[in-house]
Amino acid sequence: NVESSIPEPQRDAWKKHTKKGFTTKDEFEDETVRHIETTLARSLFNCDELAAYSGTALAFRDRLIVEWNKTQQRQTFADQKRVYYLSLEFLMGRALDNAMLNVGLKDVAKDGLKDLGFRIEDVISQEHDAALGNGGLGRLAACFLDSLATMNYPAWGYALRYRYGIFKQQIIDGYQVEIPDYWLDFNPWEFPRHDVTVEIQFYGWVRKYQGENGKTKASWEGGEIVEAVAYDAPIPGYKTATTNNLRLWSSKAASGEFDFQKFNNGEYESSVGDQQRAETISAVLYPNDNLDRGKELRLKQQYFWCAASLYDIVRRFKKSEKAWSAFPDMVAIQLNDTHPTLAIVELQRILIDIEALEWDEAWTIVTNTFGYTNHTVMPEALEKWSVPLMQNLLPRHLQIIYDINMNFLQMVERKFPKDREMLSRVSIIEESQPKMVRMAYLATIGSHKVNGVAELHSDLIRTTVFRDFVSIYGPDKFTNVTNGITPRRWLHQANPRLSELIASKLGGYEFLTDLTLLNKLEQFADDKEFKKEWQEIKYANKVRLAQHIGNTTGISVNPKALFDIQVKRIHEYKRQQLNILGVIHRYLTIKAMSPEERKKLAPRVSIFGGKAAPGYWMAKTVIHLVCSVGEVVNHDKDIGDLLKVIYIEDYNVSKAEIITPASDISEHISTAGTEASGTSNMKFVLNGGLIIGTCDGANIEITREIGESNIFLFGNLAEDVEDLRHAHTYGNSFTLDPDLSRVFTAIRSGTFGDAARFNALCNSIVDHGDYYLVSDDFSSYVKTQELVDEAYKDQEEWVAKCIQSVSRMGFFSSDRCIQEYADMIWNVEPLVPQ
Ligand code: IMP
Ligand code: B1N
Repeated sequence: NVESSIPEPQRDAWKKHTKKGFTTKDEFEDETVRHIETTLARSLFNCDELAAYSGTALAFRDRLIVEWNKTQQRQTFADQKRVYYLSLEFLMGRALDNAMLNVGLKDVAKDGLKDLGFRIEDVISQEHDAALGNGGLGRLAACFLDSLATMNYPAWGYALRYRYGIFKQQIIDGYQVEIPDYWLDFNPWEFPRHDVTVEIQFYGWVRKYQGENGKTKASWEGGEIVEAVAYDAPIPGYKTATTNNLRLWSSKAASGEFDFQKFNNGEYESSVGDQQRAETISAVLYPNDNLDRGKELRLKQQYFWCAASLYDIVRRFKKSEKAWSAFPDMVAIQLNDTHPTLAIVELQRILIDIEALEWDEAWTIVTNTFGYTNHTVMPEALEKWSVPLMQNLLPRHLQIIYDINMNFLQMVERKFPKDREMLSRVSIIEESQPKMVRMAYLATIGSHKVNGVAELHSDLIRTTVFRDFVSIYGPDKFTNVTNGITPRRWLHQANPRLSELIASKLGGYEFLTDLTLLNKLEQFADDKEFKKEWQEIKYANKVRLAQHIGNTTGISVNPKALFDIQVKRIHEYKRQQLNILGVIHRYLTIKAMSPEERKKLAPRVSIFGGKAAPGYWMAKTVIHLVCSVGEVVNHDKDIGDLLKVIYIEDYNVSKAEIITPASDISEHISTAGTEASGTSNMKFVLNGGLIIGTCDGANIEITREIGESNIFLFGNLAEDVEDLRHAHTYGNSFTLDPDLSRVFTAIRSGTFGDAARFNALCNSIVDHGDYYLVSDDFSSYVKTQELVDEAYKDQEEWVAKCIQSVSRMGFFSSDRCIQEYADMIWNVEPLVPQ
């Protein structure tokens, strides 16, 4: 029962004019020039690089949208199960380079642009990153979209169309300054769908009434309405015609008569105010990573997005005219962390209040539809919403949550009749002042599978946050899907020369869709010629990063030095403070050496990058310390090239594509048990860098895959963290490692500027419990860094380690990840275009 809007006799005329999209250089130039001259109204006489980018992007967009249309039609006709990935963050980065590579026309575009007078690199670098995310969680969602399309799964992403993405970071006098990221000036990749709108309700009250056969029914009434408008972005798969959809919702005032009336009555300000209040919902991405602040606007965002997405999903399902019981056979919804948990409640509300299903029947459908991915065990990141806040904003949803909780607790009571404490421990409602809704519990109860994102993390959630739930539901409900990364962006696009070298040895680019094929590289780990080419590529990537550093900071770094990189969100648990304290130790050690001793040292560049949440004062202090140390070290004549300390401003996806291929060693040094997975660790190793890290997150599985001799592990284990913390708080006086003590003395004596600015940072480690165990891991960190220095001196051996590591990284493709989700959680099949 799939209908077409064009009657049968006219379809041939229609089809005759359907465009296929360019394939040759000539056609590409044709399309690009047409867009520059007509869509953009520019010409031969005023076409700058930005206009060249715009024209090229529009030409590729046209090509993608042709495939997008066909893919959506194919998926509609095929009438099979689709996956919906609900994520408040999609950290997409740039789209043009990715589109060119995925459709296989980058060389065509390169030659075409050259004909027209442009260098493809300059054109590509004009694009503004789509930065709708904070860090790993958002980038994971973006990698998943790439894998889903590449593997031909019928899949949609749903998110918000923030007007402002993650802020741009400037470093001014060594301090972070935030600049708003208005990215929509020109965005050729989105298609507004003014015909796809949903009315979203807030506030109001619940009316109870007698339904048919005397049952009490509920209806949510009154309050206010905001309109959601869909914007679609095409997601091309690599070397496949499948082009999936990312649908972003934008908020605007409902065009009701109410506003009009106000306007007519001369209440201009108030009618404009309503409009602005509505638009505020999708205005800005919250800039917190691993932190929950419980703000009302954030709850509004979450409901707005969940309700619009579910309306869309339900509408699409209804077109199939299947029975409601078939819903979970047609729809799998994955919750990226607890942010979309309200979708569970909203679907239950639609089924019982609007579609008039019985509670139990509806609840079976709901739980079979949803899967929930947990990304953190850190208490400050676990979402809780205050009951009064929810009562006001979403009165009907709160009632449904209470009913879900009541049914759940009754079930628990039947299972564990004597355990009163268990009931209060697992209740969705925390009996605090005010009462709170625990979203992770609600997500767990409303889903059929819960997964962690690396083995250690999945073990931890089974034994900590969800421990009781494992005994209630049994262990099978909880599973692990270790994170992965897309090799298309993170190898082929970011490191084209390495990708080409690998392809030359493996006889083609098949490894980009089957990353386990990299294992065939291992035989070349001792091949002299191959190693030389490998080293040359690494060197060229370091030169490129050195140029970026020179251009942006004015500091010249020696590309022959060991590049030691830590780029990620600034967070105490990620321990950039451990890194910079280690750098200070290195500096003091070099200062104390004789010139002869110094000659034996391997020069090092310590590179930091990452944003601090605007309200996270301690993280900002860490940035300031790094910059202050750099200020001293980089200008110290005794030091010269032996040590440079660099802060790269405004770390984002497109910078990561330059930084990642240029590392010799990268740091993944979180306190054991705090980093759920990490994904940049995978990116760095895949690009031929080694890592120094703790036994945390995916570092553990990386070690298992590449071998212990290829990674520099250090520090305490997750199982010991609790005891160590206890000892800090309750133990007898403990003595600080003398090296660390020397570092603090230097800071406190003003070696790096006004010591007062670093007091709280030093005290958090020395006096206030050292929650992240910096002092416990310092000496093993420093010793391990010395091993790195030693190992780097033997370049032959070092390069062999790198090659061997890369050859064993096949497991970490996000394709493997998506395969596991598809088989274990979603039960969906690909739809391969013929
Ligand atoms: P939706 O599922 O209604 O959002 O549709 C998404 C896209 O799928 C549409 O824009 C069409 O390209 C395609 N599509 C949906 N329904 C039909 C149909 O009945 N016939 C052909 N294509 C359809
Ligand atoms: O998710 C990544 C993991 O690789 C990281 O280890 C993990 O820290 C990250 C609330 C989060 N967990 N939780 C968040 C982000 C924003 C927010 O508002 C929590 N991010 C992670 C992918 O699995």
